[in-house]
Amino acid sequence: MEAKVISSGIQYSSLPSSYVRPESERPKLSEVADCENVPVIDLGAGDRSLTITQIGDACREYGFFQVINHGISKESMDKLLAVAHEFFSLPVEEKMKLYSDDPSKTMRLSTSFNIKKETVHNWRDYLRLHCYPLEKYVPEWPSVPPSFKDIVSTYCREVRQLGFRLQEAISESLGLNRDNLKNLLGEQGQHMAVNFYPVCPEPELTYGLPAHTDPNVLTILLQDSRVAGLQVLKDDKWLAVKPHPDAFVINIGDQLQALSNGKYKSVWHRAVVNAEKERLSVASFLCPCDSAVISAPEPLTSDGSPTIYRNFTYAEYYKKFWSRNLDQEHCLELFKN
Ligand SMILES: O=C(O)CCC(=O)C(=O)O
Repeated sequence: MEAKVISSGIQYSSLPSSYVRPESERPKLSEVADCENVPVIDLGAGDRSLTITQIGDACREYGFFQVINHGISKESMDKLLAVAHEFFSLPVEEKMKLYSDDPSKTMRLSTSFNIKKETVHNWRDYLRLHCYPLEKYVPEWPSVPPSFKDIVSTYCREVRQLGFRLQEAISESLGLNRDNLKNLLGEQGQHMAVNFYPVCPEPELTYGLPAHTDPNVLTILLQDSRVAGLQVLKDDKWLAVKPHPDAFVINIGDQLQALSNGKYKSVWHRAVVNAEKERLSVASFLCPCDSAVISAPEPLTSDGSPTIYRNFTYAEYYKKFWSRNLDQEHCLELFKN
């Protein structure tokens, strides 16, 4: 099979034209400020009600935050990044055995975002895995590197527990019972995108991932602590999120925006690329079960606030999300009352 991925060992001296964005859509990197006050929430601080308040404030104001003392060991985080790196360093022929551009596949290596739908490509390769239940999906995961399945399954179990702890705190921060949100979401799916952004000859002209919001409930992002690349939109300005070596970045997804009746923001974010260094990030997505009906619980609408979104199932939402290009309008706009 022809090498469609960009992590192919080829050194590019200029950006291939299919990756070049029109002038008005470029990242304007010199205008992006560092996000100095990104909330860093200490989950081990002991004062649960303070943590819940901090999480609620961050979800309302930013739609994202970082967590430290989150219960996932440094060893587990480091091993995951190392094995992901090893995977993307494999010979391109080995990687291409896993290549697909069909978004319905439960395990695939792919490139850009939705290569068949988009007009301009993105400087990213990614390995996309379904991760829950593990017994169902691990057998189809890459068997090279040989330690991949073990390391990634351990990480997936840990990150799922962290996600549930955060959902409980978010539920309480909305004035709901601890289990309320989790109960609405049913048996949650879990997916992972291992993103690899090779060195890019002209980072000013393209993206690793253009601006998007995540279609799921909550995203837990582990980023390479040596290379920045994640940017978030706050008050109409793009801000660079400096990697914190021990933290995860938590993004509120579209389903939480809908369930909170618009009180919490599903944040616009993007990944930019780098002329000197490659970058890795690993996004873990918790998703409602396909049949979960997404509808803001009564306490969030009983104060007279109009219900912003119509009821929909997650299956309906997800299909709509993947039928579009990534950087169109917010997909939730299509579900407004
Ligand atoms: O690489 C990053 O920092 C962002 C990744 C991301 O937004 C995604 O995988 O959806």
